[in-house]
Amino acid sequence: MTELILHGSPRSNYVRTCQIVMAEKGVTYTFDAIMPQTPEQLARHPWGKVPALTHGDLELFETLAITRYIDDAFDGPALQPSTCEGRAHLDQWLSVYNAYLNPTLASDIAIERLLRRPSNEERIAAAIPAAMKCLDVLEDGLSGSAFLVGDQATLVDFFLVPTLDYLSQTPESDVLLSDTPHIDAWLARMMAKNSVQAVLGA
Ligand SMILES: N[C@@H](CCC(=O)N[C@@H](CS)C(=O)NCC(=O)O)C(=O)O
Repeated sequence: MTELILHGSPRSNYVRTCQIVMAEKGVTYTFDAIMPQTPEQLARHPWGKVPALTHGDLELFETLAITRYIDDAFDGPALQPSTCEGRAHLDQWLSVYNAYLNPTLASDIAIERLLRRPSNEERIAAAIPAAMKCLDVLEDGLSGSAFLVGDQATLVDFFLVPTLDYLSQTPESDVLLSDTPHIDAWLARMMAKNSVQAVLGA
């Protein structure tokens, strides 16, 4: 069998997304724990970021490419809708995640608060208004369905859950997640999944 290797650091939210997607698909892989910006990672990713994936001769970087490949190439539950409309909505939310939600909720607040020592308080404080906007959009997006794109979890839910899990552990969540019932219910649904527990529950 061709060896599948995920390269990345275990605390990265994007690496966690890949791990959860692989768990959800029931895919067996080797985890190569490696930090960003190392010579090995710079050889795999032009910007030295994590994650990257190796599958035999195939080398991939960028979480969207990696997770789409895992979903398309392996058995297990489909994590992308089958309709044009569903795929378009998935792409819309993936773009929203990468362009707006991750920079604000993950980079500026959750990772800055939980993983940086010392945390940059000015950066966190400056991000609060943008975070409120992000969470308003998300709350609205989750008001009509159990998951972001319909009633089954799709790739974008697995992009979002490591970030929302981190955010919920920050003191800032006392304000940011104080009036977000749809996000709260979605997070509880996501955290109950075996795949999510396997990665985030440890
Ligand atoms: N666009 C990339 C983003 C990956 C990313 O930002 N990874 C972070 C960890 S969550 C990283 O490697 N940060 C270290 C750095 O930028 O040097 C993807 O989708 O995979």
